[in-house]
Amino acid sequence: RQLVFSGVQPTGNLHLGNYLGAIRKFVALQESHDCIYCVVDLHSITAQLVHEDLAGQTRSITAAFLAAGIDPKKHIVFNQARVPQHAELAWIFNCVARIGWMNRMTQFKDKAGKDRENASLGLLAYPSLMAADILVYRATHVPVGEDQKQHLELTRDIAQKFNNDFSHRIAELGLGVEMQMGDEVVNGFFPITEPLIGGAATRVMSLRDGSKKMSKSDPSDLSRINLTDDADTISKKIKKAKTDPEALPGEVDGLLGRPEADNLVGIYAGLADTTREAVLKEFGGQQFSTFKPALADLAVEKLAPIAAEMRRLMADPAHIDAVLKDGGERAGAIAEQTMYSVRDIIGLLQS
Ligand code: AQP
Repeated sequence: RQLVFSGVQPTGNLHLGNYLGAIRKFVALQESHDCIYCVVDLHSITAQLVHEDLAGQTRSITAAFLAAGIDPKKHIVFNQARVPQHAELAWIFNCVARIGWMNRMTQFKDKAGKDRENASLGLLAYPSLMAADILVYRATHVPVGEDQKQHLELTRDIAQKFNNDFSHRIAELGLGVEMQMGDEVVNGFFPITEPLIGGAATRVMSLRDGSKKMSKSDPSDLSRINLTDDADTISKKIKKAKTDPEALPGEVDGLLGRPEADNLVGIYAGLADTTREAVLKEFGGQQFSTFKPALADLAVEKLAPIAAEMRRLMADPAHIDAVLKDGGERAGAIAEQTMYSVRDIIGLLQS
């Protein structure tokens, strides 16, 4: 059985990077997999503890999930804090993972900045909670943007260390499952999760600086296209996006060393669900003054219906809360089954 899990933090307005890197893939995977999609509210307090409207942000991300086309009846949509087994397994993984593994995480280094001693312990342990989010459902596949690749490698390391450290107990209790690891078939309790990072827009960059990723927390709103931006705002932001003076190249190699051009071509390809090659076949040799309006039209065409549906859903917060409650109950039942086994494997008394 293949099970997909992924999460999004309620830390601000969702942007085009979140959409192309993650949410659009969440929607596509529903056809072929059982999917669990989570608003990871416990993660959102790692970098900043006090939020003005955490509940409202949580509803807004949920509305974006639903507006983009996630079906909460066929699959599961919920917020992390409703299922305490995530935090319970994260504690166990804090004891499996090594401090050195956490110290090497580039997201921790970026977010903690220079004053590392003052970062929250939760920010350091963020990847443990992320591993718990995924493995409490024994999920096999995780769709994410490129920036989460390192965290997923750590999730695999945690699963592997747990499976190795407790291999005798897992076998004794008959809780192991066989899984393919490269050419080898191994036996373990937790799957070695596969990241799903693919397509033309796995790392969407800031519209103001081609070396920085598009991010919710960038102080410049012009750096990103929010899922809730109206048509005029989208067009204005694309018009103002930083570029170079050259025309678009005819071949992908010609984008090397041109990060802003590469980013806009990648965004077009992502939105049109095609490749950079195909976009350059159409626009190669043309100036940005021609390409940008075409990109703006495409972005509006794809994003405006989502924004409209989000607004409609946000007008009925009780409906969103009911979706999250129902999803939380179904997620909690699966998570408790896993935790019951994990407590047994470790030898924690529970009967
Ligand atoms: N720029 C991006 N390009 C492609 N994918 C992206 N993702 C985030 N930024 C990009 C993917 O979106 C999913 C949800 O991200 P998140 O909210 O959990 O955390 P994040 O990566 O920290 O997102 P932000 O927008 O950059 O937030 P802040 O500013 O708060 O740090 C993930 O799958 C992520 O890969």
